[in-house]
Amino acid sequence: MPTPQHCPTPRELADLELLTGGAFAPVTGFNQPGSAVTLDLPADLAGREVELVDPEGLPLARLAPDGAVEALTPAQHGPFRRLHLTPAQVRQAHAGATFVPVVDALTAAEIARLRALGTPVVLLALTGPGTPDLSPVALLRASLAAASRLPEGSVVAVPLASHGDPATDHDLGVQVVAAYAGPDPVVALAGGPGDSERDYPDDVAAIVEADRPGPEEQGLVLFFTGLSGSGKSTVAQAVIDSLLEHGERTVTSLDGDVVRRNLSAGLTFSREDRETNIRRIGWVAAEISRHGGVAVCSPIAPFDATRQDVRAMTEAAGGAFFLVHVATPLEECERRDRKGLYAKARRGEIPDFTGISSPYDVPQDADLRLDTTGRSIDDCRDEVLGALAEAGYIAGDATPTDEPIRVLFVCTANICRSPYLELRARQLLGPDSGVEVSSAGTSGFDAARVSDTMEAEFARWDTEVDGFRSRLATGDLVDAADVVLTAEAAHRTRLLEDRPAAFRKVFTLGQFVASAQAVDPALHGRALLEALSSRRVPAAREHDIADPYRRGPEAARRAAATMESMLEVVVERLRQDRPAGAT
Ligand code: ADX
Repeated sequence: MPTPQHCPTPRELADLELLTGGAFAPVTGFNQPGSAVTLDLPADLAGREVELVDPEGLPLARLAPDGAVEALTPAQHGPFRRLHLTPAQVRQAHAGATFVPVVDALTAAEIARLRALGTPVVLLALTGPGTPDLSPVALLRASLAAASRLPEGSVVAVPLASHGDPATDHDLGVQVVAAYAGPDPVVALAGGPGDSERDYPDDVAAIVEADRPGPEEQGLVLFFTGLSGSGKSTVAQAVIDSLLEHGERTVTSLDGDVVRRNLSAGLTFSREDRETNIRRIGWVAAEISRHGGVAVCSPIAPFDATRQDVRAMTEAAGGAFFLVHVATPLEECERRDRKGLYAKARRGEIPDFTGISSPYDVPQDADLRLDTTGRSIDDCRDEVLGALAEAGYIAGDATPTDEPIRVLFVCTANICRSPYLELRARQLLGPDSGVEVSSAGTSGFDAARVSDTMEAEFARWDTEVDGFRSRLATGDLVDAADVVLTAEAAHRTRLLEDRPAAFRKVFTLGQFVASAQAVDPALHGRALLEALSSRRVPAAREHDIADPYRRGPEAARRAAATMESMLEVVVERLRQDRPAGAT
């Protein structure tokens, strides 16, 4: 009995079925023009019989030494197997239909064209490797959705692999489609609008979108590699905390030391065991990425080949792989020696110690190189977050920039409360605070001066008010701001009616202050905004700053006092010119 040598993927199995189903000109061996599968077999198998098995070891086909293929069992794996019919089965079930090869989801216009034919329609979904624009499963789901919109529509999966040459692919496609259609008409939909203009019915559009997640939704393996003591785990943990604070992604940590206590318990530091350790991490991380999660890995992972395997596993699962080389030099790692391991390794008490008596392949393919020497954890974390944002994997507003933070204060008419907030905040912030303030009103006067009501309060601080003119709080002003702070909850509601998507950055002033006081007091500037975008106290009425307009000097004094105490917090927590290390 020959030893099974190759475990085909479900797609290869599907191709094999087509190959052995008598669909077109007899194909007697692999690697021939027109064959649907190419298998490169090791040279030492030449002249031997080879058996193809499914993932569970069930023999599917036998390849004779002369290249002849004998089908043993049809492939049983893969989603939508019931749609994989042979041409003979299709001829029997669908004689008299119109046959339509499809490689992309059908647009509303294309579906309308097919309806107008007035015949039953069979969509031949060409699902082979390299052929469809969508993943095979999504193409089938989209085709089923389209077929359900036709009076008599059905879908057949045709696993037609691309050979990388348009002419060959076309000729082969014509042959295959003809085998399914027999004497019935074939309608080609080719030449439709390009990707961005394709106008799908809602259910089809949802399938297409889910199949092509943007980088912010795509699974991600964030892989830190570097010497022991380089700072991998520390920076990885800071990045994880930040991702969790932002709240938009699910995160799993696969830290080197932690993994070795559970998933890889019992493994040694031999080359083989290290490779096993990293492949296990890679396997788990790739599965996490398959479901759109973020896996943050921080093992030493000293070997380039194993890191490449993890990259390949991740990409095969539809995830993105982002490699950070924590390039802290050996001398610095050894100087830190927090676990005392380098000293032991130098004394020969730990064999095969990375950097001392075991090699470390410096990555040539790192997306980011990070030397932590002399740098703060926050600084390193921010560099990683910045690189991730630049690559599109996390929202840009989660990352620090040199840009000033733009604060927009809003009240009703922009003549009492919001001008007070703007002008006093500017005074309190002083120059170079990294915070820019402005104000506007949800309704009322445009280009009006500050109201008499507030004059006396401004006088108290010698605030320059002459140049101030009111303006309307437009959606554009909300868009341009990093944070919008309103005097009352009603103002917030009003702004969100126009810009519902801005809900993460629009607060009542009182709500912002209470929320800022409820989180880690060390959070400030953009990190504070980031944290509060997902973690905030509700906007309560008691947070509102009562409108003092035309209510006399006592009301103005009370409003000013409330605003002063709130501004104190806002100014201190948002300013970006704080000395490093200050909390
Ligand atoms: S890896 O090479 O397989 O990627 P991994 O990250 O899991 O290594 O484990 C590294 C951790 O194990 C180090 O941070 C260190 O604490 C500890 N360790 C124990 N022995 C060794 C060794 N021989 N080489 C490197 N690290 C070791």
